[in-house]
Amino acid sequence: MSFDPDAPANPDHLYGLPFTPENARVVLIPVPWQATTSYRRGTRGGPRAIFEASLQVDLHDLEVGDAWREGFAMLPEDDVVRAWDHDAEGDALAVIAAAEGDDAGDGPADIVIELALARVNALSERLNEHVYAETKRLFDLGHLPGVLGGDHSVPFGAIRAAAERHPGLGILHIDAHADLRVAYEGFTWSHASILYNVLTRIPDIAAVAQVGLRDVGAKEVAFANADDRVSWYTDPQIQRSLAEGTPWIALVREIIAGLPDTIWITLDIDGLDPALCPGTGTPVPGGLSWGQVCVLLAEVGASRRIVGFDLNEVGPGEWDGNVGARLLYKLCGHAVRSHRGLRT
Ligand SMILES: [Mn+2]
Repeated sequence: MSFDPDAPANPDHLYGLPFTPENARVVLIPVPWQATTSYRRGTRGGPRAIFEASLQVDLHDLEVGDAWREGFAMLPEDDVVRAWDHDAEGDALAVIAAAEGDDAGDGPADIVIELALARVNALSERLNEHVYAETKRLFDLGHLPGVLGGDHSVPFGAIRAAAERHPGLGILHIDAHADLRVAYEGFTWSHASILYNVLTRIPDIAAVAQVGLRDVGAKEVAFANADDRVSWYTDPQIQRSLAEGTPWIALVREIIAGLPDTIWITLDIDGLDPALCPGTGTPVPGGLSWGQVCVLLAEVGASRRIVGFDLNEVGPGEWDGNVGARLLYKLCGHAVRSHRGLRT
């Protein structure tokens, strides 16, 4: 291969790498979907922002080395997904406005809203089937799949495909929110319900470790307490432990100890400090620093098998894309390295 990793990037390929989705080990599925976004919109532009920023990332990484040599590539954005997102958006905005307007009743307007809600839920189900089929196809071809949202409702189908292939799958979930709500604002497939849907609809999920939580509802606390597969490492708990002198690496090892060998990582970028994701959908003060999330991902990669991952809620801005591209590079690299000597 005549590829020079230190030369300026080829702007047609993710990170400027000499790979295509056919020959790359890690294949990313961009999903420009934000229909159920409840606060700030724009995460449908996340995959594009990440792709553009990826061209500025130096290939040799001080943690994952030259893992890129196994190949990272992104599929093109699917026009069908764009069309579904466009179709769902108007209906979703009407549902959200009605939910916030508090004018509940049985009048004709409520029937209009119910129909709009049904259309959004139906499009979400089509999206889930699409992401499931794409992820299954990549698994069948021997690739390691990664999903790029969009809002955090996006990876449901991918996690379903991963759990089918790897019964007893564990999930590392990094997020400011627990995402354990039942049908938030009426949307069955809300970004705020992704882990509820994973835990209640997908068989054979062995354990879920939720890290960085700092904005949760009382019903989510009750749900987590009642399901012994769910472990919480909230931001206040983490900050308290660090303040009392516990090293971050000790907390990281405690988080990982509760997870099985085979792992899916679902990462909402709002789990990080909002300085790292200013354009995300629902930013919350606090969260993991860049260094903390890097150590966590490195330790997971060193001690578990990462069979796939998703990265969601990256905003469309240049800095959001920059952080997202670098986080994605770590995810790809650690995922590849976690399989050294193994094939899924
Ligand atoms: Mn989330």
